[in-house]
Amino acid sequence: MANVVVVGTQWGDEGKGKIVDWLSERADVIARFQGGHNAGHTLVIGEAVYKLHALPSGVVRGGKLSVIGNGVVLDPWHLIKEIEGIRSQGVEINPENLMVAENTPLIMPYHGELDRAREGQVSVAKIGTTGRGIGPCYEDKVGRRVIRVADLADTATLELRVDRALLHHNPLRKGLGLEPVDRASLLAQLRDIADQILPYAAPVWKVLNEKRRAGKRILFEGAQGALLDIDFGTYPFVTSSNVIAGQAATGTGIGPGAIDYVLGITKAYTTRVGEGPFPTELDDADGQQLGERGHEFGTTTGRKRRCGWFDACLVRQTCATSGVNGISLTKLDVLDGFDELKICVAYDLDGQRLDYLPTAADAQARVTPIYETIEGWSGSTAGARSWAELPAQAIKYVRRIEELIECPVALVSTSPEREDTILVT
Ligand code: 2SA
Ligand code: MG
Repeated sequence: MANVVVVGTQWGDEGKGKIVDWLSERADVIARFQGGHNAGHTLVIGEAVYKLHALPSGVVRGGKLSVIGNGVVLDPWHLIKEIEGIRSQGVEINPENLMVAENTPLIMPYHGELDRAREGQVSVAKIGTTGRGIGPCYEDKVGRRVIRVADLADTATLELRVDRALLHHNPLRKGLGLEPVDRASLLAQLRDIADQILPYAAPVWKVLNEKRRAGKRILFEGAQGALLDIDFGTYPFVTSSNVIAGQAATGTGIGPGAIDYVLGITKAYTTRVGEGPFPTELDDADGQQLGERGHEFGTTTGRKRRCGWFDACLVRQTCATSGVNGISLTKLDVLDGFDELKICVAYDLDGQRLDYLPTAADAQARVTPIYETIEGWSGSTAGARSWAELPAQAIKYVRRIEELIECPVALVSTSPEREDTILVT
């Protein structure tokens, strides 16, 4: 398989980090194409645990090129700190193995402040963001007032960009009770960070196209999940970027024809952090058990994740919008020991059966899941590396999911260890 896109098919935290790491061994280039340091990918390699937010997962593997594409929003101060942290774990990071697209929008301190100030207002519907300034930065990108990586290289351009941004932000801040931005101090901070970021700046679109022509394999690493997509997610309880697979092309500057395979990462049950609809959410002991056994806490913010049964209706939908060719089913072992398991196969909306999640917010909040009950298994799936090691009922559960989502299961992951993966052929 040449170029693969990895996307989450639920609300994020499907276990993409492990699969990306597993695939990155077979890739030459690993590219991030959306999101920012709101992402949290945990990689377990032997004794070492790496927690990555802005950096592509490829950085921890030697001999790979990692790129941050233009579809990402980048906090330059965070990036430098993250690089230093990963370096202190013995990983080498330099402009030879890490490149940042010159046209990448930069997250400024005022983006984070705006994000948190808005979330703190009780009068408006809270989104439950990570507070990292992701949404406000994307707003500025589309509003044509963002500062991009290339702008850091020229003082006059930088001043112009800052003035344009502050024309918008200062009145907005006043309305929220925030002090105006100190222009001189912001410019000084930017000049300071410019020297550290610019060595990584590169025309990523060009590099990727050349790599492709040279037969190199590119792995596109998605963050968050398709239900957080700005267009196809549970709007407005979404992140501010396109998360679905098509974004891999626009978020890096390579044509859609470069994508050979879309791998969806799907957790064997469902979780979500932040506010918003979640039809199969469980408030009972089963939900608590899923959370505890699955260690469902955010990598970035440490927030407790909401947990519920597998929703085949939603995953069928996200596999369609991302054109998923096959899924990797993760965290199957968390379901070990349940007497019975439920799978949502459709929704009931005011007595009507629906096979997809409606778009209207009120309908999304009102749908109730129609469940199919499946007998659980008493044996353990944890650490299984072949189909033969799985209890018969667990195989039945996987096969039923495959049928319902209308997409083949390509991989099954049975622990955070990269070797504990079943390749389904
Ligand atoms: P934002 O900050 O504007 O992107 O928040 C908007 C919504 O997107 C959700 N979101 C996420 N959901 C799951 N995982 C994410 N990343 C971290 C992780 C989360 C963490 O991988 O563990 O550590 O808390 C992520 N990033 C954004 C967010 O909850 C809002 O619903
Ligand atoms: Mg995560």
